Amino acid sequence: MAHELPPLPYDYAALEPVIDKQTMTLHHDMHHGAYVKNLNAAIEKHPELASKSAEDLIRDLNSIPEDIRAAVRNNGGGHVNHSMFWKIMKPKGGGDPNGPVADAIKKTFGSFKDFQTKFNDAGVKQFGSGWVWLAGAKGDVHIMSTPNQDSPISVGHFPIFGNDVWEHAYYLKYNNRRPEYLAAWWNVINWDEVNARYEAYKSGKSVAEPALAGR
Ligand code: MN3
Repeated sequence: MAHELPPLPYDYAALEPVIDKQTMTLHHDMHHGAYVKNLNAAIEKHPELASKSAEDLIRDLNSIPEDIRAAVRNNGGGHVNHSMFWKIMKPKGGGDPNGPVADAIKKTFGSFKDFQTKFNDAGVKQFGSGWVWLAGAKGDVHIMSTPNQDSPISVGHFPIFGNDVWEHAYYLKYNNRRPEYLAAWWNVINWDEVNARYEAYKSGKSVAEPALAGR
């Protein structure tokens, strides 16, 4: 079964004015679309991997045959990261976090404001393309950033949510002003989905995606 591009769970213009329609269209259809296409092309060379989920493929990259390892890392990671990204945003999202993830943020970072400042700072400092994450490990949560399409899953951490700081995610509207994008992005975060992922993490799922597949 080939990997498939999941449909955007809302209209391309639904996250305006935070993320513009053209950015969403290109980002979902072309960028995420290309990750899926290129992942499938890589797996075709190794049919024994065809039954594995994208999450399983990137969980242990050393087990992936060397001739497709970089392709799986970049495109499998891109597929998993973006499949999360569309779902952890929604129109009229944002506001203060609620539920168990709000408690975890407060416990670890003192306040939501302090957490936001640290998260945004990590996003600004990620050199070049990459992601900034709230990730889980050993029962706790922490901020981390990854280059390119690398996933926390590949180092055994649980991606609770992440923001895409590739230029393709914001350049049309924000140009070179990544800090402005990072600050505005909180207005579209979907705390219900973030809580669902956090609870999957806390309930001992090794990594979120298989447990949340199809949500
Ligand atoms: Mn992207």
